[in-house]
Amino acid sequence: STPSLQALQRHFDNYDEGRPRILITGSLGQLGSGLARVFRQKYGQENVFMSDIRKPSRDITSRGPYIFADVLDYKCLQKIIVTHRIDWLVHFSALLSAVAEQNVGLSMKVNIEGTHNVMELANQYGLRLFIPSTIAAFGPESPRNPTPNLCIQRPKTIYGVAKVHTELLGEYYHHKYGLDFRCLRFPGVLSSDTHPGGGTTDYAIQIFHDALKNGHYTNYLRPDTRLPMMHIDDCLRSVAEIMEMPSEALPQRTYNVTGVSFTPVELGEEIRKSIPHFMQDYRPDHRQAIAETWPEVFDDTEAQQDWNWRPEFDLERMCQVMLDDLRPLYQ
Ligand code: AKB
Repeated sequence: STPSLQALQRHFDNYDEGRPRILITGSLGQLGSGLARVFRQKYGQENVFMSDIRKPSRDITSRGPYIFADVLDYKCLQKIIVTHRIDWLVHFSALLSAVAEQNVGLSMKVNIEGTHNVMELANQYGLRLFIPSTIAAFGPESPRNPTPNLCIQRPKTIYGVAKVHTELLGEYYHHKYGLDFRCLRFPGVLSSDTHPGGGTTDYAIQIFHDALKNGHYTNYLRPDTRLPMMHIDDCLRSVAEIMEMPSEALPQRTYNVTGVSFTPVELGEEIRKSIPHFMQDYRPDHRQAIAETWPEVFDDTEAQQDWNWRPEFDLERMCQVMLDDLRPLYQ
């Protein structure tokens, strides 16, 4: 399908004003409320629609528009896009790696069928579409240190399989229909005011809470499991930056982005600089097998070259900011 004349007209109207109207699906997850804040500052509070299937807190609704959107309901999404004259769609709805493995049927629905719905609608209405991918889109056969932008991808989780499907389908829609699809592969993301829930990299957040609360953390990964991570401020800035690039200036549609790679031991040592009595022990579970198939070091030179991507948080700054943000909760 091709965008209607009306959709194209609307697209140009909005870009003249420089204030796109943006829908964020799955916005009550780890990244949505932060991205809504960034976009509302740039494009106006009333132009950014957070959405999810959950009931939001009063705090969320006080900050700007929030609407119900079930990504499995094509008509519901279509109605929102038309009624609110959406220009950009950021599709965050997904089950993360560890929880998806426990719910393969549901994750095929949400992570694959949901993506089909948003991709088809974005194409039909001429929207700019952002969908995140992840380090989980790689597998044991990929080079793991470093993992380049383009290499073999044979993920061993349903979450990773769905993300490779998303990357390929988005690039196909771009090639065949000109869909303005943009995709960044994220590492684990560290945030202090929102929780990820169900990921394999979640330890790198929980460790800060437990260090402040108990001075102790039992890690579900082995001490030497190296994974790439980034701070949420870098992550959200990368989304804003790639979304603001003119379409014709992007040589590719899918890019690796990252911050820094570390192991649980290295993270523990950094935390100990602020909390000297902090202790960590290890009881690896099913998430260890997932982590072992993922990149250890992520190579984002193509993002750096093509649109000047630069992370601002190294391990030291990440730890300082996480501890400073979370300390008031435990005092
Ligand atoms: C997860 O652990 O599932 C996510 C991811 C790396 O995509 N944080």
